[in-house]
Order: sequence, then C-alpha cells, then structure tokens
Amino acid sequence: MRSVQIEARPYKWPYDGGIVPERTALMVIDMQTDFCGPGGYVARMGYDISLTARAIKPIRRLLDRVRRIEGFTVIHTREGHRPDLSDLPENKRWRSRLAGAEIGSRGPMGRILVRGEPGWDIVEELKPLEGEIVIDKPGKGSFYATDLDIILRSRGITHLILTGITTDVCVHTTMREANDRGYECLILEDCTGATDEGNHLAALKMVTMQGGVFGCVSSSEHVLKALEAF
Ligand code: C5J
Repeated sequence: MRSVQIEARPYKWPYDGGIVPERTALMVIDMQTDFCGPGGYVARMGYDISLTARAIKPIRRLLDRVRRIEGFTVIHTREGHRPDLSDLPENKRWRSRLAGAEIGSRGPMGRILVRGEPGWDIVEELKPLEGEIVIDKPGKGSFYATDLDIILRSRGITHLILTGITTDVCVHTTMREANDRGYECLILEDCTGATDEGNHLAALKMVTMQGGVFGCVSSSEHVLKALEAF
C-alpha cells in the first residue's frame, strides 16, 4: 500500500508511516448551535460566535471528502445534559450562571446545553449521516463518561483527526485524553475555533511542543491534498 502522510507540524502525520482509512477517524467535536449559533450558550455569554462558526465550512468540505473514502470512520460529539440535570456537576452549573448563561435555563434556542433542545443540536451543515457515530458527553473530554474508547478499539481505530469547537476546551481535552490512551492525533487549525483568538493560537502551539506533546497541527487543505491519493 502507498504511504501517504499529511504536511503538519512538528512532523509529517502520522508518525508511523501513512494514513490507513480503516484505522482513522475524523472527529467532529461539539458543532452545536449552543457553541456557534445565535442565541446559544456561547452567544449568551457574550462571546463572538464568528470565531467558532468559522470552522463550519472547512469541516463540511472535509466531511464531504472523507464520507466518500471506504473504511473511514466519522464520529460526532455533543456536549449536553439530561433534562433533569442529574448529570450536571453543581460547580459547572454555578460557573455557567456566573458567566450569564446558566446551563438548563431557557434561552432563544431552548434550554441551554440540555439534550434534545434546539441549541444543543448539531448545526444543519454538519448533521450526522445515518451510520455515523454520535457520542453524547456530559463533560469537556469525549472519553469521560462515554463509550468512545470501546467503540474506537472495537473498530481498530488508532489515529484521530480532530476538528470542532472549542479548540482550547473540548477539542484540547479530547486530544489530551486520546493522546494518553495511545491514539495518534492530528488537530486542524482551520476546522477548530475558540471563544478567544489568543486561546485558539495558544492551544495549537501547545500541541507542537516537546516534539508534538499531544500530536500534530495541520489544516484541512493539507488533509484534502493527502486524501487525493484515495
Ligand atoms: C465549552 C466546548 N467551551 N465544546 N465546550 O464549554 O468546548
């Protein structure tokens, strides 16, 4: 098999030869209205949603390509809580109230970060297709209190391409959790976004320290170029 690697920093990704679609998953993290749409959680806190919404188009382009490659897995995640809030830690609720967007309270997009509400849903452009895996998570990391790890291991997936929002919170937490579990990770700078541009850039820089302490950074353009081989 031809070995295809992606231009990335600090090394060509993956470290162990080339992309194997059957062993790779594209992760689309928390592309929910609550994090990038009008009237959602991030908007209610007063942050600029254009910084997170800008990831939508490049992720869509990547999804369109990956969905046509035999064997490639797509995984979506959604952060949210049960309607009775029984899985919401009290400190998380308290902090969201402090930030002006209490989880569970009503807003223009329904109850904030509550499963089943309009704001909690994945944005129209990136809706999961039938057969794609969707992970519901109560926390920031995609492994905590979910079945993600067993799903990846059952499919023999060892390599993760990470996209979604926000770069410095749920994407970074997931990347760190995955890295500690031995997954080879790549984060895409144009397919991620944060509520603060400085945090976005800092989070990406952190990945590249120590020879790629959590993996590598690249862009959708480089991934699409590499995927021409498939
Ligand atoms: C946050 C997320 N920022 N999806 N969640 O609270 O990054």
